[in-house]
Amino acid sequence: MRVFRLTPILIGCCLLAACQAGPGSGKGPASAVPPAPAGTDGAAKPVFLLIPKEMSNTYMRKMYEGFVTACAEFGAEPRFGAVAVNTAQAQIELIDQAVADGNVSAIAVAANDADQLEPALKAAMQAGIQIISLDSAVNRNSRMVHIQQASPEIIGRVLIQATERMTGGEAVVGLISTTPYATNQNLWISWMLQELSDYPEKYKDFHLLPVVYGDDLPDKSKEAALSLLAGHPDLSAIITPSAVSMLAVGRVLLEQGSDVIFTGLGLPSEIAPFIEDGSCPWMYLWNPIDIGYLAAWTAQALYTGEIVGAEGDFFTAGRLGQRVVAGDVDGGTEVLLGDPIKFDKTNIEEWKIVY
Ligand code: RAM
Repeated sequence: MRVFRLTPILIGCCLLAACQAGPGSGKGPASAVPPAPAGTDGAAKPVFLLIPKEMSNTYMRKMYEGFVTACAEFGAEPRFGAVAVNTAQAQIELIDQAVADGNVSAIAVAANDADQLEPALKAAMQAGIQIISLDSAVNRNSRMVHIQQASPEIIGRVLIQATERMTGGEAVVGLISTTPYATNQNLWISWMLQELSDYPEKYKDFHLLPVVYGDDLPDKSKEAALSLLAGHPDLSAIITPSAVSMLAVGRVLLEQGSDVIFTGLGLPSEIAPFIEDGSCPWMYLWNPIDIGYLAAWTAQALYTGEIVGAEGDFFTAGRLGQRVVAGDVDGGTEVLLGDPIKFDKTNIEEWKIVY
């Protein structure tokens, strides 16, 4: 397994660089993308399906916004999978349906489980459907390429580093994840634990509680936050790498009049009030609209045969410019969006209107 280490200083530099880019500083003008003539010859447009973890998740809907924009640019028909519950089974049913219908050309899936989708996705690939994962990866045998939002190592380490700074280091910290099977959250949590074990002296008074699960659902996340507060009167902070739980946690802390602080990965449009009132001193995310946009362009490059998803392949992803397919630590391949962005009082006004 190729795991590379980044020092805290290097991580700080990456984030600083990311922060210097404002919301309007995309890598290229949208006008650089010539509209594709697809559909003008009367032929049906290829159908590109995005299967979310669950369809009411606001973060997943933001990804779909970018997916729709890209599909309009190159001339595909976008669809959003109606996943009612965030389980692998619900996603398998949609994949099987797409294969049976025979009218889907590409599927981008945010996996609820890394391995369980394998038989369905392999059958889809055999049927000629281009398969990529985004946000939360399927294993390397089940995809052609994964769309990686940002380095999992940076995400995991920076959430612990941030909480240490926010609390002064002497802290009892709760951790609310999504489901126990989510590839992305589990990977980030493994890097959080790595950060703690790499610097035992720095974190000697930093007590991270066992992970609890909010299942990426508002009510379950609310219950998780309430039980952390009830079970740990000395709680100092909550970390949550889930956009859904971030909002639920912010609301619980406000309702309870708690002075516990929180951080994690949230949507600026939803977390702005909590950054403004200081209960979330700062948080991180990347642009979920760009993730969906990049995924659709990657699927298009596979569909046209411009790439096969092998390491070293490259293509132009519309306004995001040239992208290279790189090796992933799991032995498969990935296309990286970039670095996470830090959101705090200095930039939240600017970003809350973007996503
Ligand atoms: C959640 C999803 C997604 C994650 C974001 C930050 O809504 O679980 O996987 O990337 O939050």
